Amino acid sequence: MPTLFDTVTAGDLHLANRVVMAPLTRNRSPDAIPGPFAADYYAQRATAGLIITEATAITQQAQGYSDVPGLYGTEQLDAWKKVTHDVHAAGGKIVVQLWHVGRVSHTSLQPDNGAPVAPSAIIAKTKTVLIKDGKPVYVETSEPRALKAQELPGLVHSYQAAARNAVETADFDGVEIHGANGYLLDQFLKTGTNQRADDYGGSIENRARLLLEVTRAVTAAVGGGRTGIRLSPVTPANDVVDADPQLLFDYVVRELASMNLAYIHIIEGATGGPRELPDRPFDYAALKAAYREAGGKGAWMVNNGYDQTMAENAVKHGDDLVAFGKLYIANPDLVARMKQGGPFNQGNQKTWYGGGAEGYTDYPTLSAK
Ligand code: 8OZ
Repeated sequence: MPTLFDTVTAGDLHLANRVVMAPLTRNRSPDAIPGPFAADYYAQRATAGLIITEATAITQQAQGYSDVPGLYGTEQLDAWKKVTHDVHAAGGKIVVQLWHVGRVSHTSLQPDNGAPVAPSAIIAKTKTVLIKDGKPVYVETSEPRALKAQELPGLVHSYQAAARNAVETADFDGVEIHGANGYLLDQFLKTGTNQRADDYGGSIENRARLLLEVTRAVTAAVGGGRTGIRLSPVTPANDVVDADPQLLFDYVVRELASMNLAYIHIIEGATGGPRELPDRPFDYAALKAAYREAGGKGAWMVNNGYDQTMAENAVKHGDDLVAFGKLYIANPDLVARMKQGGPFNQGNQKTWYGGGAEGYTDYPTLSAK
């Protein structure tokens, strides 16, 4: 029976343990360039079996928040290269999360101050974060325009180009496609946000088409064994909802099964919130069984509100990896702390988004105490 601290293989990634640093947006990348403390921040956490970076925009159009990083410019890639170098020097593995926010954006962040793009022109009842004078300010998202069918091949290509740049130029060990949390690919998947009448809307097959095309294109560029994907079947994050998430996501993972991915990363319940939603029931064991029955061999990564005991149980019962978010913000040496059963630092929510080293690179390790 494996434990959290045993090695595991996820596609081409050979991981020292099953403790994963979840992707965490920190808004410390002015001009979309990873900031001066980013390399330190990630390298401090390199004893994780795998680090997944904060969500990283594949193009300027993909940006939805102030001071989040990108992967589409030379300076961005150079800054990421320093991050991957320092993580690798500290013995870690790191993949970058490929992000397009779709409608969760603001005109002030878009090319030529244009409308954000979405499957359909439906405004999100959600807020985005702009940084003013180093402090986060929450604003309504702007009304999106529906993407034209002719724009979709270019979009798929943007994901592919970002993946290639990530691995070939910035030396990431791989990429994670952000298919979760009400951003572009999730907007296409779900009935509440997708009212298209073309091949990318309507049936489950059509709504899943863009996500599957993106995943195929990314695996063609960097290999399935270096590609993971994050999904959130029932999260209400960013105002998404689907009429039949079980049918939808069972289909999606069955289609992903043949792509030889490194891992499937599932957010159980409401992102960063309750794991059970009375009005949105979901059978995660059935989802995993659908993937395995279709021949899926990728590692199964679970996330959302796990503490050490829950994580140990998950691994005991056959989940391969557990991703920790809030615990990783405050505990750079989370693996060492778990090995001895704690204690764990408490994080300061005021420094989650924006700012500098405070609440970012200044959490103490056990050995510093
Ligand atoms: C928190 C704040 C802004 C963005 C996600 C990328 O939920 C995010 C995000 C989280 O996936």
